[in-house]
This record gives sequence, C-alpha cells and structure tokens, in this order.
Amino acid sequence: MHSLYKVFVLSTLCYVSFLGSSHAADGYCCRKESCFPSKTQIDNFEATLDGRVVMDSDNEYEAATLMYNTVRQMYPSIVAMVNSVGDIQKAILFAREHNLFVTVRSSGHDYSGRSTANNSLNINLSEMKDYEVKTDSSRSSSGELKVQTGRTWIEIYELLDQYDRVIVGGSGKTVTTGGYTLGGGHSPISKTYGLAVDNLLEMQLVLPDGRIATCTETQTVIEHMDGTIETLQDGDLFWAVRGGGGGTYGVTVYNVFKLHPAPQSMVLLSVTIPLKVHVPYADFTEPVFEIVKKFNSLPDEWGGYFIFHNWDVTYKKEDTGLDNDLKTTGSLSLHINKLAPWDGTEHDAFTGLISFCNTYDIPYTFSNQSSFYEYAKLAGDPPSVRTSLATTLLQPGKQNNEFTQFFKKQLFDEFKAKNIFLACTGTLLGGQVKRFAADSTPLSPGFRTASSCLSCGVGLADPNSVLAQFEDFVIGEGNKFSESLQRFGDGMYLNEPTRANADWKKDFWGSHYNRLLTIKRRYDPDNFFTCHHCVGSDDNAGQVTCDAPRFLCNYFCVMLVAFLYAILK
Ligand SMILES: Cc1cc2nc3c(=O)[nH]c(=O)nc-3n(C[C@H](O)[C@H](O)[C@H](O)COP(=O)(O)OP(=O)(O)OC[C@H]3O[C@@H](n4cnc5c(N)ncnc54)[C@H](O)[C@@H]3O)c2cc1C
Ligand SMILES: *[C@@H]1O[C@H](CO)[C@@H](O)[C@H](O)[C@H]1NC(C)=O
Ligand SMILES: *[C@@H]1O[C@H](CO)[C@@H](O)[C@H](O)[C@H]1NC(C)=O
Ligand SMILES: *[C@H]1O[C@@H](CO)[C@H](O)[C@@H](O)[C@@H]1NC(C)=O
Repeated sequence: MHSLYKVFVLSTLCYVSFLGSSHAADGYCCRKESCFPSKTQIDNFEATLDGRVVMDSDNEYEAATLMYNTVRQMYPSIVAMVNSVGDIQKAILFAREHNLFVTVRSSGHDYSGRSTANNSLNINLSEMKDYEVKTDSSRSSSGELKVQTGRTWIEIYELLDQYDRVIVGGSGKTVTTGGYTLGGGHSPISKTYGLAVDNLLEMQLVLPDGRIATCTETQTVIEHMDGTIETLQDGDLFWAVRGGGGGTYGVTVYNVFKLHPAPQSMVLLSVTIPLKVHVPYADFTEPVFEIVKKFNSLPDEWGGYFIFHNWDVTYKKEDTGLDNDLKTTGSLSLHINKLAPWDGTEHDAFTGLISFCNTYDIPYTFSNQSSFYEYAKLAGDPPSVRTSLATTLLQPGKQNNEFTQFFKKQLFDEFKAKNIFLACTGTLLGGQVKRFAADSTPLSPGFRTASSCLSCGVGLADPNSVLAQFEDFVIGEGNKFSESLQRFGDGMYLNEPTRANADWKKDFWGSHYNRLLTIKRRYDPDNFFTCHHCVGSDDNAGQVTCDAPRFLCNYFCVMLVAFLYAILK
C-alpha cells in the first residue's frame, strides 16, 4: 500500500474515533469538541442578548471568574452576562441546544463553589439589579421590596434606609439575595423577624425549559414559551424554593420580601475577650462559653454574632497601659445588636458578661447606631477566603460542658499543634425563627430549635501557603472536625456547608428531602440543573470532566493506529 494513502486512512480513522466520543463522560458537550458551539454560533447568541458574552480569550475573564472561596477555582467555557428575563431564557435554551452544563452565579460567594464549574455555561446575574419598593401593600403592612438577584445586601440596605424600612438580609456586604434566599438566609435581625425565607412573599424563576414561573404561597403562575399564561392553585414550587437550595429549581429573576419599620436607632454591643492569657496565666474559655450560653435567653430584639478563634494575639503595653505586653491565644468577640433604640435597660440584659469584664478589666462598649444601614456597614467582608467550612445548627440543650471541653481541645491542642486556624461564627437564632412551623419551609427542622448557626472556617495559619498543601492537609482535618461537631447540633445550613458530608440530604433538609425531590422531578424532569449536594443530584454532581474521555479516545486511537499499521504493512 502506498504509504501516503496509509497515513490518510489511519489519520481519518483516528479523527473519526475522536469524533465518535466527543461528549464528556457525563454526556455534556466540552470545549474543542465538534458539538461545542462555533465562534459564529456564540456571536449570534450574544447578538440576541440584552447583556453580553465573556469568553476566556477576553481580558476580563481571568479576574472575573474568581470565586470568593479560592479553594475551588473553576473556569466556565462561556459566561453569559444576562440582563433580562429574556436573556436568562435564551441562555438556558442555548445551553440545551448545545448540550452545555449550566451553572448560575449571582455573587460567587458559595463556599462550595456551586455557582460555577469548569466547562460550564455560567449564567452571571450580577448586572441584574432592578428593584421596586412599596411602603405598604396588601401582603405586608410595612411594604415590600421586589429585587433582582444581582443587587448586594449592602446596596439593598442603603436604598431601604431612605424609606425607613429594614429587611431580613445577610451581613456579608457583597452577598446577594440569589443563593442566600434559596438556602434559607439568616440575619442579624432574624431573632426579631425570622429567616429570609420566612419573609419571602414571591419569587420569579426561569424554569429549566425556559418557561417563567411566578410563585407565591398559594399559586404558581406559569408563562409558557408561546406567551400563554397558566395559573396553578399550588404552592409547591414556592415551598421548595424557600430553602431547597440555589441552582436547583430554576434561575431566580427576582424575589419579593416583606419589609419592616426601621427603628429610630439601634444599639451595638462589642467586646473582645482573650481566651488564653499567657503571663499571668489564665484560661477564660469555660466562663466565656457560659456567657455565650446565657445569650439563649436574650429578648428577641437582640441578635447578632459571637466569633471565636485560636490565633495568637499580642497586645502592646503602650496600648493597654500594662507593665508588659500581653500575649494571648484565641479570643471571643461579640457583635450583638438590638433592633430598637437605647432605653437604658441594655446593661440588664448582659449582667453576667459585664461583671466578668469588670473583674478582668476587659473593655466593652455599647454604642448607638443611627440606622440599620450604619450598623450593617461595620461588617467586614474580605475580598476572598481560602477555607474549609464545618457547620452545625447548634442546639441549646447541647451547649454543655462536653461542648466547651470539645472546643478547648480542638482550638488549643488539636488545631494549634498542627498550625491550623479555626475561626467560628455563631449567628444567634431562636426568637422569631422558632415560631415558624418546622414544615413551613424545607429547611432542616433543626433551624427552628437552634440557638445559633455555628459555622467554622478551618484554614492554614500561613496565608501564602500553596493550595496543594491546603487540599492535602486542611480539608481532611476540617472534615474530621465537622463530623465530631455534628453531635452538638441538629442539621446543617446548606449555605454554610461542610463540603464533604455523606449525610447532606438529612443534614440540610431532614424529613423534607423527599417532598423536595418530588417537586424537583416535576419541574426539572431531566435534571437540567445539578450541583454539588443539591436536591436531585447524586454525590458527584456539579462538575463536567472533559479530559478523561478524550484521553481514552486518544489512547484507543494510538492503539488502533499501531494495530492497523502493523497489518497494512
Ligand atoms: C462573606 C460572607 C458572608 C456571609 N454572610 C451570610 C449571612 O449573613 N447570612 C447567611 O445566611 N449567609 C451568609 N453567607 C453565606 C451565603 O448565604 C452563601 O454564600 C450564599 O451561597 C450566597 O449566595 P449568592 O447568591 O450571593 O452566591 P452565589 O455563589 O452566586 O450563589 C450561591 C448558590 O446559589 C445559586 N444561585 C445564585 N443566584 C441564583 C439565582 N438567581 N437563581 C438560582 N440560583 C442562584 C448558585 O448557583 C449557587 O448554587 C455569607 C457568605 C460569605 C462568603
Ligand atoms: C478546573 O480546571 C482547572 C484548570 O484546568 C483545574 O486546575 C481544576 O482542577 C479544575 N477543577 C475541578 C474541580 O475539576
Ligand atoms: C445612646 O443615646 C442615648 C440618647 O438617645 C443616650 O442616652 C445614651 O447614653 C447613648 N448610649 C451610648 C452608649 O452612647
Ligand atoms: C460575574 O459575577 C460577578 C459577581 O459574582 C463577578 O464579580 C464578575 O467578575 C463575574 N463576571 C464574569 C465575566 O464572570
């Protein structure tokens, strides 16, 4: 056989065998494969949008795709910067046509990285910021806010300030209403008004087939692709999206939340107590955990956070007025707020704390905050973190001596010895959160009985350490810690999740999972939306692996060529 002809036959076979397995193992279309939309098709798609498309060849791509938690950096193949309901529909239909895996992103704060994935078409809603405020409405005496999911909480607080209204929202300034609400949403004012999902009046979503659903407690109004409207007397979808999780039932276009009257001013209590002092030696962990336990009986108008960690902090003698520098390990900080003006009773609510601080000369401050917005601006929101989370919905009956001893050991022995940072934030719950029925939303019933949502970040002491070191070392330690932490709680908050958790269905939703799954199957029968530990997803969902099948194909191709070469020769 002519050798040129031989090469032609072989290379054609090779090409065909390459084409023959052009999908990823999970059936999605990958970049560089024949099914992937061509440049022209992508340009045509972009031309139909009110928004735009960003590809990895664009300058902004690298920085733009960064996630808040840098543990899981991933690269979508196409970013659709949507700007209208129609854009969201078009992006979904384009993805369906080309068999692309879809991810949905509003702020990118998802700790598990669920708002993006390698090789996905990423629907980015951050430029959809429209809103409408009503200061009274038939559904809510203090009015309502309708808002798209690109608007951040601090932007919302700022605009509501002008209307003398407050809303149940997050304290992360750059968090958005998108994933936050779909996951439940806790707030510094939850003890007064409940969780975000307890304050949701309506949500509009684009469904996995492009239809638009506007749902409330009693109705689901569906706009079909041909424009016809169908009204179902059925609150199932609304129930499911009030805690069923982001990127699962559809893409939220807007939420409508109840508003509440703003107090004339607020009070903030701040204090930082060292846990261990080295010279003269003192260990305050036990009394401090006792103080935290007392917060479970604070009046509802008090809410906020307790935060503790195991870092070494040295207070300079110039700052303290002491004879020597004060070396400490770990501290507990309190940021406790009252959603009501100063009335002189503030100290009475904290007698235990105040007498402790007075005994040890630890400064504490009460301050007046002129508005909720002024208060909210004080929250820190670093640009990114590298953390492995461990969370539980802490139950008051389990805040016992065993709990204190567990943390003492974990903070100062286990993690300290391995040079691992542990920083935990407890968001105070109870109060109004308790008064909503356990089945009123799909969230873990543990939310309704919890004293706080205790969410711990596990990280490396050295911020410059390489990612591989983090992955090898910290994640495993974090997972072990999370497992032992669970005995003090009942359930887990899916927006602050331990990423590796075999019990995710039970921990996120308890007995509600099966109803969530039934509703998922009704609205998303072919599981168009899947993500890591989301309703209807299996354990490995949320990623598209493109390289493995191509490698296999190449491997077979090489074998085939070698074989054919041998027989043709
Ligand atoms: C600094 C910081 C502070 C935080 N503070 C709080 C707090 O005070 N209270 C609290 O409850 N939680 C808090 N969280 C957790 C927060 O609720 C989660 O990170 C949540 O995932 C953020 O939602 P997002 O839409 O901003 O983020 P994203 O990462 O954009 O989205 C999160 C999830 O929702 C999906 N999603 C996003 N938008 C949409 C949409 N429009 N339609 C459908 N799915 C969507 C994504 O696919 C992803 O699965 C905080 C997190 C951080 C990092
Ligand atoms: C995503 O792709 C990047 C770059 O190709 C890779 O380093 C990373 O491991 C991938 N992430 C996942 C979760 O597969
Ligand atoms: C807060 O303001 C009130 C007056 O409105 C004042 O009486 C009170 O002392 C102030 N509290 C603090 C801690 O400054
Ligand atoms: C869209 O999302 C926002 C918020 O998460 C990011 O800040 C942008 O960088 C991102 N843009 C792109 C092109 O991915």
